[in-house]
Amino acid sequence: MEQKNYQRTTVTAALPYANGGVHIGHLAGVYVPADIYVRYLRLKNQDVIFIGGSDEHGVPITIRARKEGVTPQDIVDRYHSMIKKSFEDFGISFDIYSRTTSKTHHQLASDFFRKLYEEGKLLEKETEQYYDEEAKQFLADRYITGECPHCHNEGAYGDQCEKCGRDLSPTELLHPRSTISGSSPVLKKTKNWYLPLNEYQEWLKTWILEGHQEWRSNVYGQCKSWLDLDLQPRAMTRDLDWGIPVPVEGADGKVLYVWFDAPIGYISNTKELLPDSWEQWWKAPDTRLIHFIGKDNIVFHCIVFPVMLKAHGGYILPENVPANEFLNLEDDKISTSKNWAVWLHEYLVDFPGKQDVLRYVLTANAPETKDNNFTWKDFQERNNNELVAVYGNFVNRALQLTKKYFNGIVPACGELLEADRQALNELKEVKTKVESLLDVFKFRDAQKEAMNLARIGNRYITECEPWKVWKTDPKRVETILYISLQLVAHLSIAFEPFLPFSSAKLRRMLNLDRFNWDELSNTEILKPGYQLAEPELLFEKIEDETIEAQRQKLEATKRANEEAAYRAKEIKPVIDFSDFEKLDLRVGHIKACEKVKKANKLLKFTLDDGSGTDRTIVSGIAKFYEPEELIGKDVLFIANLAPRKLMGIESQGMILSAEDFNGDLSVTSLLRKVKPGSQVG
Ligand code: B3M
Ligand code: ZN
Repeated sequence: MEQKNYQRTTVTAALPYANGGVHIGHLAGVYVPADIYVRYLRLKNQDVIFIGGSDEHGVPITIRARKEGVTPQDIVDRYHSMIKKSFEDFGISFDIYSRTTSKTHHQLASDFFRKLYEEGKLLEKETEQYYDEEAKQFLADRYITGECPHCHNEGAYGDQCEKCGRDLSPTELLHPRSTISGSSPVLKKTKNWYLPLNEYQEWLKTWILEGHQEWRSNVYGQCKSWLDLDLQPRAMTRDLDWGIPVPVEGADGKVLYVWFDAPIGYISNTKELLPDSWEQWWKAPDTRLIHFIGKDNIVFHCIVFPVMLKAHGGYILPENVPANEFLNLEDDKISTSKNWAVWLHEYLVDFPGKQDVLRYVLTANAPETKDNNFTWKDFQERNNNELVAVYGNFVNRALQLTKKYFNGIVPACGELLEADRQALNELKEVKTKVESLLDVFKFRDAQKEAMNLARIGNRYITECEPWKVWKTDPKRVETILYISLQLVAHLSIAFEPFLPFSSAKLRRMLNLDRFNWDELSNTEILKPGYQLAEPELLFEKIEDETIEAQRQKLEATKRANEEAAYRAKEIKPVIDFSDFEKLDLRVGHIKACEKVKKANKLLKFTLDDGSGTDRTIVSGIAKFYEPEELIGKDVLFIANLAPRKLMGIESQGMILSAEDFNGDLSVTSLLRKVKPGSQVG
């Protein structure tokens, strides 16, 4: 698919914020696909560098530090090492994994900004921002809370209300408060520098909408919806004390906006890796630049960063930005704050040595075109039914039979029958099939093709039945195993980008070391007479108990979250006694109780309410009580609630019950016996 004659490829993967660990969503969205791609290019002997690192600036890091009572530097030191280790453990083969607090980065980002500033490419604008007079500092949006003007949630943030989900600006909040000192902030004038995105709008339209129609439709679509509206200048500096100081006179107390410095981190990390030749990887027109990111980062990589590069001049632009959508976990959005995630470091404790299983499942379910879902059941099934039963099983059969019949020596190929020719043809095709998909970033389908070759192998060996043929025609078995072994050798190459640990293991069993992608077109990778090493199992079955344990772990998280949300429920606004007096609460004696037909939630009560006439109340507690348990009990009810119809029955009031944090309902009762109709107050 390469239109231009590229000589080398710079691949970047989004720099994760160093304020938390890495979870399966990160891996599936960005790092596994980027790693597959890079490994593939390396196998093709192409010139490629793979650049990663931690994003160590930004407000969330300062908030976390403040909460824990440590410095932002402590936070990023802790998480940078943790993230770096997780990537290494999972075989994400960065050529460098550095950090945006490095000296090289501070220098380069500063220089970049200064050049734009000196060439008049930035707008200087004065605006009014909230200022905390006690803490003597301007407040980032996230440092301001107040009442949401829309839903009146009292804990809305300056950039967003988490209750109603609306985006806000700090000045929209009612009764704003500083989360630093608790005081009411005042508006104060401040100067910042803006990137005039609007001046580049036409250029962006031509470059993306006309020039890059081949980009994934989710990426192209997001760019188009941005470019269909009028772009606005965006502030590239912030009044904050954590970040890269703005290298301009009179800018004390200001730092570069984190989204200004972070993408420059790709360049700085390349410079740290290749101090003498880094420019070639960022400036030579025959270098291809590819950014792997998640969908929430599209605007920064397709609009803001390209405008920065263009304004600066001298840099190449991304050739493609294969962004993924999101991965959910067991049908719920992955959330760090709710701990709704599978963390890589925890996975490795529970599944030691099984990095490839997770890589495989995440690619098989990669959210390439739409959000996708990870479930432990699917994880188990893909392991047991695909990795073990197809790939592992085929490899094991081929190697064990070769060991049994030929002492692990590759046999010679005899006369070919139809089945053999078919298998060899399929083997010849796998290279172009996988290539054509990887070249256009279709990782799921590419992995499927690799697995398909293992399926073909399995079918071939099952059909040929070498264990039966051995008794009558051992020569024929030589040919069958010769072909099977070539398939195994091909699998070790075709799967390398996806399952690098298993490929390495398989190569050891085959007694092969270095290999490359082009070998896939060679139908005789293993020559007759070649001695193989001892076969081992490539994958192992995952039992139900193991999966159940993971489910329990998530269940426990869910319960803990529900309980926390319940505890955090705020007391409703204060009411007057006269409001309370409007309620007529009374004691009722349950004379009869039955299930309501065709309504599995409802119970119908007949109450003695002291008036001499029975009262009917319908209540949604059938899930929690059998009718018999309640008959004869005294309960509290609201006697003056307007009647309403439920399933055709008029309900005259409401029986009071308490809701536990998990949603369970418990009917209220009295400590002593009182007469029906007694008033409560
Ligand atoms: N740190 C956001 C994120 O982790 C941001 C990416 C920077 S890439 C230059 O989603
Ligand atoms: Zn709201």
